[in-house]
Amino acid sequence: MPKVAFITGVTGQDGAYLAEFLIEKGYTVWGLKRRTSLFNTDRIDHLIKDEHEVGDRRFHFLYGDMTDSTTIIRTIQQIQPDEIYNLAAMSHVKVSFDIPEYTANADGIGALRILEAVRLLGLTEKTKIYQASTSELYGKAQEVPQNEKTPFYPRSPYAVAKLYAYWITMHYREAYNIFACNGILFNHESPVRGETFVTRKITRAVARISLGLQKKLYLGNLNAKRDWGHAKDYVEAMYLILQQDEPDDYVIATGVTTEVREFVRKVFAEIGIKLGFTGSNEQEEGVIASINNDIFEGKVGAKPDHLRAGQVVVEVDPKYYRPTEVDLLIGDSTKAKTKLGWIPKYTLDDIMKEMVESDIDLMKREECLKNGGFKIVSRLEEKR
Ligand code: NAP
Ligand code: F7E
Repeated sequence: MPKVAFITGVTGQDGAYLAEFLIEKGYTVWGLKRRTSLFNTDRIDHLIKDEHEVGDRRFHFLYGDMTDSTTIIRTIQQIQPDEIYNLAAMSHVKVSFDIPEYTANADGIGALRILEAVRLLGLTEKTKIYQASTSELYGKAQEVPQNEKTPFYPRSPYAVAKLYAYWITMHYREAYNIFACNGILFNHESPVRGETFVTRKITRAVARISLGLQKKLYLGNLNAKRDWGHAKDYVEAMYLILQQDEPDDYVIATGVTTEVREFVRKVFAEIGIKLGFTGSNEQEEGVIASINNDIFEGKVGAKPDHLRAGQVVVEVDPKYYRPTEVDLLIGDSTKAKTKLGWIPKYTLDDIMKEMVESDIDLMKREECLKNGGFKIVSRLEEKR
């Protein structure tokens, strides 16, 4: 019998990569999906298509919400999963300052609802649970780099909600002997990263600027440093965490940290634009120093006639600042390397290159659609 996995947050970045990964491993995958007034299955359209057109029924949806206990209990009762990956969350740190109560409910109590359903349904011996914990738990980092023993100091309603989820997961493991694990994942990105997270916001904007569709990119804190990996590497770690003999918690990170400002510079450089930064704080600007026409034309497929040296293409807008910031994250994943044999395959340069190339294609396709073209395949399918 194929193993059965239940993924909450299946329409998100990680849910999509994980569903694809588990299906390739032979699992039957059930995904929890919120009802939305518009289609939001772009990232998993290729899996849905499999079900209908190839007659392969290894991927299924169920409607539900992390704030709705009854549906979660009914769903888990129906599926009887071998593994649950609890990825659903209001995952945007800045937005969590605007909707703190909802964030606590979905991200914090949501994790409890999953654990409690497994306990109530008598599945504690059968079902393993992965909880999507986060490097945001370290917040005002008490140690550099951060590992499984580093004390937490959350700095946002998101991180505080995730702190509850972290501890309740550990508590259910100790109190009820449930195979429940925390993956403390540092930032991970991809071409299907949500558009308002900083890496994707940058690669989209650089693509649009290169095509003459946008003039400037407005950002918040350029000094923040993050340990950025690739979502594909990180979903493999989630899977490995649940394949161990004993439940445990693991830090998943690359061990390399990069400033937001440096990420911006690298993405522009990828399309042949050398960027310099002048000024400081809110007056800081990113200015084109020079353009390599050959690289630009090779990457963008057009001439940079609308761009010139001296042009300001990046500005700071304080509206993107957060009431409290997480300044520096860098993870030490020695435990994952040693116990899980997990080693990331992608470097930041690989990720950045893949993202900006994908966004240039996407922007061209969107323009083409506006002019009467046809959408052919989903974005993730193209990247496989
Ligand atoms: P994401 O792209 O924002 O996806 C979040 C998913 O959760 C989406 O499918 C979303 O549905 C769903 N969701 C949100 N609220 C829900 C609710 N109330 N009920 C049911 N579903 C709900 O996030 P991600 O980057 O894939 O991250 C996956 C998980 O890992 C999240 O828990 C996140 O907090 C955590 N995490 C992420 C990172 C990272 O760098 N990516 C690092 C550490 C931890 P819609 O599509 O309908 O919005
Ligand atoms: O911000 C700075 C911002 O929103 C990264 C989530 O997946 O990873 C993610 O949380 C940094 C911050 O990610 C802008 O202030 C500057 O310092 O891409 P982000 P995040 O807050 O690190 C963790 C591990 C998670 O668990 C979360 O779910 O970039 N920054 N200017 C900006 N950030 C955004 N979004 N937009 C800007 O304009």
